[in-house]
Amino acid sequence: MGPSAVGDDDGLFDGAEPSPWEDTDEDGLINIRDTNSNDDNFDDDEQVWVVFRTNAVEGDYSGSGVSVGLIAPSANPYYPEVYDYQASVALYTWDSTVTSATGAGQIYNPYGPNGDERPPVPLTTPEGYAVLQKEEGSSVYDIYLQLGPTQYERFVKDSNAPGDWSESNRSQQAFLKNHQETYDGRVALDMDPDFDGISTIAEDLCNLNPDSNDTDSWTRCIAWGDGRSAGPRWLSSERGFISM
Ligand SMILES: [Ca+2]
Ligand SMILES: [Ca+2]
Ligand SMILES: [Ca+2]
Ligand SMILES: [Ca+2]
Repeated sequence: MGPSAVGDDDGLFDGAEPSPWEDTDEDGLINIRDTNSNDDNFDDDEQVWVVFRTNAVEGDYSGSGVSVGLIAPSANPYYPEVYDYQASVALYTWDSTVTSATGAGQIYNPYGPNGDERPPVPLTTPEGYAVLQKEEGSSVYDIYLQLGPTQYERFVKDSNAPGDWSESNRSQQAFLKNHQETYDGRVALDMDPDFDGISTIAEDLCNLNPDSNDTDSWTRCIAWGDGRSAGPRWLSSERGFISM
């Protein structure tokens, strides 16, 4: 890789940078130039996961030897251990083209701790095709890609990895450059990645841990002065201070 591939040297290929032109943490660097777009303890490349990978060429998903890699029934980036791309877990091989997918449903990936999840997002291919699943047995799923109103490509569980299979749950340049991966970068853009209700900007100001909600409480954080006027201030849950 060269400088043109990784504009901010965070190890994340630019094509995998989430919301590249925004400045999520308002530090003056747009995300594609910012190694740590949400200003917490982890660079972007540690907070973006592959959620779909395929060896299909230019979106042609039908044919023997075509495979897809994904986590069924869903993946939650709050629990990154779910992103297990061993073939035995994540590999599905093309089986047939069918006109309907009765009983199959769109895959939605949640995000957040149990009981406090943010709205889930639908899983799609790099081309934007919906990715559906149908439970065929205990924890056994068929995968359907919806290419049209009456065109679905059906994939079945397999563990016999093809030669170009990658077990990595991070962006791989060989697949990225061919538009064969989709990503979940919600954590990299989250200004409250520990779900404790305090923005990372506020946590950093108060020397709290933006990636841990186990010891923080907004009532624990009192800052003396905000640089403009003296006196005790409660840290607000957003950004800045509230006078006592
Ligand atoms: Ca920034
Ligand atoms: Ca980060
Ligand atoms: Ca927080
Ligand atoms: Ca915290």
